[in-house]
Amino acid sequence: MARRPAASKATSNVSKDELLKYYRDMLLIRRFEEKAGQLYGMGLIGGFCHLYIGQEAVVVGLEAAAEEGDKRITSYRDHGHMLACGMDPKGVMAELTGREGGYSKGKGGSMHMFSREKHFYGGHGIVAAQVPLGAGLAFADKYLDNGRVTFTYFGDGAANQGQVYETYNMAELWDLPVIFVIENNQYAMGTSVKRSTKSTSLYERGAAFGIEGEQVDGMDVLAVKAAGEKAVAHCRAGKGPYILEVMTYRYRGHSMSDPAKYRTREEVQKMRDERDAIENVRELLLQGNHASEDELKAIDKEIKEIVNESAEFAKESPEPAFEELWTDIYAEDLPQGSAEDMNA
Ligand SMILES: Cc1ncc(C[n+]2csc(CCOP(=O)(O)OP(=O)(O)O)c2C)c(N)n1
Ligand SMILES: [Mg+2]
Repeated sequence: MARRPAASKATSNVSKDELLKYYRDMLLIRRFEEKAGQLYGMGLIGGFCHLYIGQEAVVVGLEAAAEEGDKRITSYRDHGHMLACGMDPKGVMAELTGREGGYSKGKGGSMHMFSREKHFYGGHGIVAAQVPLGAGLAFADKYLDNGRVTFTYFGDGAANQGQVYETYNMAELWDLPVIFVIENNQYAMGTSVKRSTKSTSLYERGAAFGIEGEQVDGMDVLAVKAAGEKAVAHCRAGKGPYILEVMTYRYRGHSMSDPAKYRTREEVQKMRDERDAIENVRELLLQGNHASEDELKAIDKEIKEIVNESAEFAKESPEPAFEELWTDIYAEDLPQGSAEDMNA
């Protein structure tokens, strides 16, 4: 197997504990998503379900650069983001299965989950709709002068939406503390980047608005973390937005129903064999004598148990009561503008 050497440009000052954390966090997302795929196949999850398998290093690397109180908002491919920011796997899985114990009481499903506690603002099904919302979150932080940063994630396909550029303009004009994270997994449903634009270096588009940015290897969690730290420092210093185009790859279909005619099996297999982010960290751990095969096996087992427990919880949680149809439609406790309310 022609695996690329695991060496990352950013390995020199990384501790064993950090590497183990990234390994664990990425593995949790992968195993959780595999389980979600199984439950979907069994008919326990219905509707849309977009898996994040292959892209784990993006959120895990960026969460490593975030601090308490920072915000995140993303598209429908959102399970990984929720797990990486510390939301409970049980609540996420129960939402996927449409059960009362889910984050939206079983009424939102895969694409519509939120956590005020973890500052996770969804889960958005309309391509690019979260981009202006992310700038809005950052506007509130700037107004409150609280030093917080918002990670606004969107895809390569979304990067062709007009509202992204209206948002870039305002975000730079007002120096908003927002990091635009383009998760470039090379496809928008079945359309490759090359078929949808001639301007394929997506981060460079920020230059038209005066926004700095860079491209990052999204299969290298340490490189993502390093770029994330730079972007966060830029925003916290009051220098306005920053664009990170993170080059990644999804191994599964766009959603659970995908005929997969737009790429070859060999292309997917090559990425899995040569670039997989979890395997890369696994090799760093083994090569650096930070962990033994047995220790890594024990972590694998522990993660499987967490995921199995989340699936059991989801299956046992009841479906929402009929009366729940009429609740949670209008917000009742809107913050009235005091800094204390807004930061809650
Ligand atoms: C405004 C809008 N147009 C079309 C769709 C249908 N749609 C859902 S996902 C998607 C592709 C988006 O691809 P990308 O932004 O690259 O994100 P990825 O799925 O790769 O994470 C499309 C066209 C939609 N949900 N919203
Ligand atoms: Mg894409």
